[in-house]
Amino acid sequence: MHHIRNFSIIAHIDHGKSTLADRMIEMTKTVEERQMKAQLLDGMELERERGITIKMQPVRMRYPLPEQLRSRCQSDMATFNLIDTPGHVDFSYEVSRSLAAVEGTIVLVDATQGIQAQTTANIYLALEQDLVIIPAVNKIDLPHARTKQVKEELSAMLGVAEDDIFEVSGKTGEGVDQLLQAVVEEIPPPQNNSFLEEQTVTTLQNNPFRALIFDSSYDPYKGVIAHVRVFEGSIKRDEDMYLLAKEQRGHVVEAGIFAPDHISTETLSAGEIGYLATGLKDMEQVRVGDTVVSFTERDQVIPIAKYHEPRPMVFVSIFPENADEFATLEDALGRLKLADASLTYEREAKEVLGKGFRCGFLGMLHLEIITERLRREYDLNLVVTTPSVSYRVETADGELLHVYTPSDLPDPSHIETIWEPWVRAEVLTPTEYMGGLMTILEKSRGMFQNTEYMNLLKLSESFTRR
Ligand SMILES: Nc1nc2c(ncn2[C@@H]2O[C@H](COP(=O)(O)OP(=O)(O)OP(=O)(O)O)[C@@H](O)[C@H]2O)c(=O)[nH]1
Ligand SMILES: [Mg+2]
Repeated sequence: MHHIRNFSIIAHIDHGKSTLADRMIEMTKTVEERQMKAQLLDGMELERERGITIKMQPVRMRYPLPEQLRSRCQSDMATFNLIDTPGHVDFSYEVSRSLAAVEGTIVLVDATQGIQAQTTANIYLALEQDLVIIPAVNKIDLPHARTKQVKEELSAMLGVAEDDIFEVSGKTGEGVDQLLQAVVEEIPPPQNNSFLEEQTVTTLQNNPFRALIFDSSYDPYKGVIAHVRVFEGSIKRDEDMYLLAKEQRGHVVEAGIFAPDHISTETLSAGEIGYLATGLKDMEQVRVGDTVVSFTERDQVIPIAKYHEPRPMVFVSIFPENADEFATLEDALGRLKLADASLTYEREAKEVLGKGFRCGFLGMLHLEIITERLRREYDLNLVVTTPSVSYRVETADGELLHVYTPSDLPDPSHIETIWEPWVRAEVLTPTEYMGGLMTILEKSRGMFQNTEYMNLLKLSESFTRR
């Protein structure tokens, strides 16, 4: 296990995560040269079309170690499990789930853009998980790169020396090898971060099997496929597994790793990231955040700490144009939800539009992507209502209702109290934008509370390098 490093790449949208992952995949010869293409890990049609990452994607790579790092890894090859993450705020739930499966992360900042909103937000997520952070400035090949300035900003924000910030180009490959060496040096080998006490590698491997489901997908033959990070023990193909939260028994139809395509292996062991085909057909039974254990050891193991449930922000109703397609729509939503736990839906019926679903999304891009996938991948013609937020109404006889459209509001004489959602927002901005920002906030009915000058070193107090 000393040779394994699990890490992710996090950044603001378009700062070059997937392109950097390409160079790493190339340098480690994970994928044959003729199969290589730009942003290889963005496999979904919509991801390729729009040039954005929507789903996190793990990939295992084998890296030949330079002489000086071999004793540290007790091997001449390192095994990397890299998770590429999306940068758009609507998909930040993907980022937080990926971070629970790794020990460290590379924070990438575009040298022409500098620190942006999701740079800061994602750094906070990584700090919450107590991960080792390796900062790097990307796109240094561009003529208008402000590499030095961006390094200064990052150094002030993280409280690290400028010399400890890497300079890379995901396009030309410059600096990527040094970054991979830093991953080996600075990110610890797999640990059991759900236990406080230090555990040795041997106890981790000999303990009962325990793995966290951080994502899932579906295969018509192998059933629901759980993407897992194994924290302790090991599991073999054909063993019986057990899902602790759902109290569900399953069978390991196949175990394997991401290369980035699924490659079957006999076992999955402590420290590894891979997949388990469960043989279960019902998508509801395999939930992201659940703990997988071995069926025979199910009484000896406690669950791994769960994720926060994501809160939908935007609600719309979706109806099939053709009422016969209601069942297809229900099945399609179920399948999409399987790989995207942040999507919520419940049945609803409207006089004019018939039977459909009230769906909740994390934001407008999330809504757009899901409806587009329903249309393309399931060939559905849909009627989608205008997005709204939900109101809470307490009626005169004490009943609590969630109201999504004005037409569902009870008669005013029956309303005791009505609540609308409020957001407590903290906005980080350079001082020169303060004036304009205040005007926008006032226009959006914002109530100003206070201004704080960001103590840039505040973050660094909780930022420690291991
Ligand atoms: N010149 C230059 N362009 C780069 C570099 N890295 C990425 N790009 C370009 O920047 C754009 C965005 O790159 P991606 O790798 O898709 O960015 P990302 O961070 O994965 O984006 P999301 O996953 O959508 O958040 C693409 O057009 C890349 O070709 C670099 O080092 N130099
Ligand atoms: Mg990407």
